[in-house]
Amino acid sequence: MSDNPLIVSAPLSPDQIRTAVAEELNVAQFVDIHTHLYKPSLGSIGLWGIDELITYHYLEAELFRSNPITPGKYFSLTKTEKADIIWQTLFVANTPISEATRGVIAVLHAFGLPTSGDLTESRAFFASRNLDDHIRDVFRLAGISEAVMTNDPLDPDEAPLWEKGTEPHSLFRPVLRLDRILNKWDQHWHILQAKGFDVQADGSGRTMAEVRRFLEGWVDLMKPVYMAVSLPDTFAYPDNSLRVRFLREAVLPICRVADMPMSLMIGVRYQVNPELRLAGDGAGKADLRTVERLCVDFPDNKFFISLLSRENQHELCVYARKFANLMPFGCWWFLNNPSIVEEMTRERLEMLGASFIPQHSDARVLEQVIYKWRNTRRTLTPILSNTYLTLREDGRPVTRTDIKRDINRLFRLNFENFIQPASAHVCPH
Ligand code: HDL
Ligand code: ZN
Repeated sequence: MSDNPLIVSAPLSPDQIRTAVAEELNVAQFVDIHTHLYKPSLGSIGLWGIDELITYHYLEAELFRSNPITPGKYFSLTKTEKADIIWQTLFVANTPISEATRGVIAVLHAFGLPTSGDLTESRAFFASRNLDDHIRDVFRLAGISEAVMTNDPLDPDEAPLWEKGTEPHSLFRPVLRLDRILNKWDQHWHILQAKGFDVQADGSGRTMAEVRRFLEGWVDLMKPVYMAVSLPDTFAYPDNSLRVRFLREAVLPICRVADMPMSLMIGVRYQVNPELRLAGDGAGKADLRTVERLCVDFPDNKFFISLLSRENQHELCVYARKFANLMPFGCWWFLNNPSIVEEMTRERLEMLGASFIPQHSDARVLEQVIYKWRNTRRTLTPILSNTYLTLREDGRPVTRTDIKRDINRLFRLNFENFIQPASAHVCPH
């Protein structure tokens, strides 16, 4: 066995395996396959800076557990006042030990900013930043090469920017998000009608063909890498709902012709506490026979699947073993905590090898990718190391080439291949 661990084909010792996993995770540039970040040409809908970081809806939910302020009173405050009360409550009067509060600390520390005291210096720092330079610095600190956006063709703030024409940006990839059509058609059908699409509230007449025409127009305009929707824990398929008709007759046919995946993020209990607004959603266990039937009924479609309930994760791995057109991804939202990421990633590696996508950041504020990806690397290093140590113990030498190849597949190639036609797939090497 060579003593030089940098000879990439040399079998590694246990300590060399641990070192190689940490090093290869650190140098690998990940694709962040689901975020709520926006390319700069989409303007002020893109959130960044310390006040946005502190008023993240995860932290708003935590505020109301540690401060008597009512949501009504809180939401009447200015952005600065909101950030001040959250900072004072969760970072000064209490220790920032939750995942979301520690994340803000990690971002401040990454920029050499004070992690205690007041926000004066931090506010001055972010105010001084040039956004384009800041984005590149943030992506470098996060170790990501690109972020996949969430773009809503019926968002009144975003849609006009696309229709006017926006500058593409090499670090951001578009996604066509369908929640307002698939989940809130009753509140949005009139917008399509006003745009000249012959659609009806009850889906009758030429509605399906016209929704398909609407979406085809946005695919041409936006060039999305996939389409996406979040779905309630009660999502049912098959059934005779308008949502399922839209999926069958408009969305999935377009995806199939374009060889574009459809991302289903299932398990939201929407607005269990409406007073908390964005922070008001909960989680529920979904019936995965919906996923099973979709994979069977649409064998030529590709499905990114992420589930919000911890209780659904093992069965998702079982279904991924049955359907190659199913790509499990991420530890979504309430699951993106080290204790659960560890459990989910270990069972996925055990059942799927390197054929899944371990994580996405779901970042809503630019700088969150710094801590969300640092946490992923920190949590995954021992998990991947132990995976290789067990393999070595069972008789197969492990090399740095193996480790580099597998990390590339997990965090880049599985995504890049899945959004491409099979003819364009790159084999892991
Ligand atoms: O629907 C989604 O894409 C979810 O990720 C929601 O945006 C959710 O509010 C969120 O930010 N989760 O992290
Ligand atoms: Zn999201």
